[in-house]
Amino acid sequence: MITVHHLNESRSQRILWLLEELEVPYEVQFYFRDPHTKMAPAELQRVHPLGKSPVITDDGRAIAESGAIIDYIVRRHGGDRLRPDPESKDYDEYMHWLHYAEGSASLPFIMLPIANSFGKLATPLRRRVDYELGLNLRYINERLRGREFLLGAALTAADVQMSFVGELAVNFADVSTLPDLAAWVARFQARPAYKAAIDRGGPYGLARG
Ligand SMILES: N[C@@H](CCC(=O)N[C@@H](CS)C(=O)NCC(=O)O)C(=O)O
Repeated sequence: MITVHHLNESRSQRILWLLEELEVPYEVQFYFRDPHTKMAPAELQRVHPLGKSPVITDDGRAIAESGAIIDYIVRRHGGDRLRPDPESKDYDEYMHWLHYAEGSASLPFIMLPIANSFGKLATPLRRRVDYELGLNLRYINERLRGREFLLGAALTAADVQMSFVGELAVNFADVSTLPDLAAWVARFQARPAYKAAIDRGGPYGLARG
């Protein structure tokens, strides 16, 4: 059985959501951030040397990095659900979103609090962060125009992987000119499986509903 090593208020929430969507049984091992540093506890390094969340264990192995975890769960436990046919062009798009989330889109959100913590000293950095935020969020918004989900009418695991970026956007960026992105976040957060994952994982401040 899959164990999700779940850090509170973190990216591992989306792994719980994916497992709920797929109705795959799983166990949750809870870890809590240090209240001052917000870092994960050292015991998570005993599961995987990076000590970050998410990490899952399954079949005697630890798998880290959300995109790799999502790909693993969908391939090994998902049947043919929540992903396009691997021979289709849609699958190439699907892989783009699966990699893009952590490879590019989340970086400006990591830089934002760092830039803010330096105040005026960080003005050049803040300018660059704002530029990257705008560029990426407009790109996601454009993609969602006329689509319910990133690949079209049906939710895929790419939406699950991208959900964290969407949630950061509606909580920490100005989305007043990004209605398609905001509607997509509201749409996926209303799903029963999303809510079941929060019941299982505990409070999650990025959820709006
Ligand atoms: N790109 C990695 C990021 C992992 C990551 O930084 N996770 C954060 C939680 S959102 C974490 O573990 N933070 C606690 C820490 O760095 O100690 C992934 O998507 O899995």
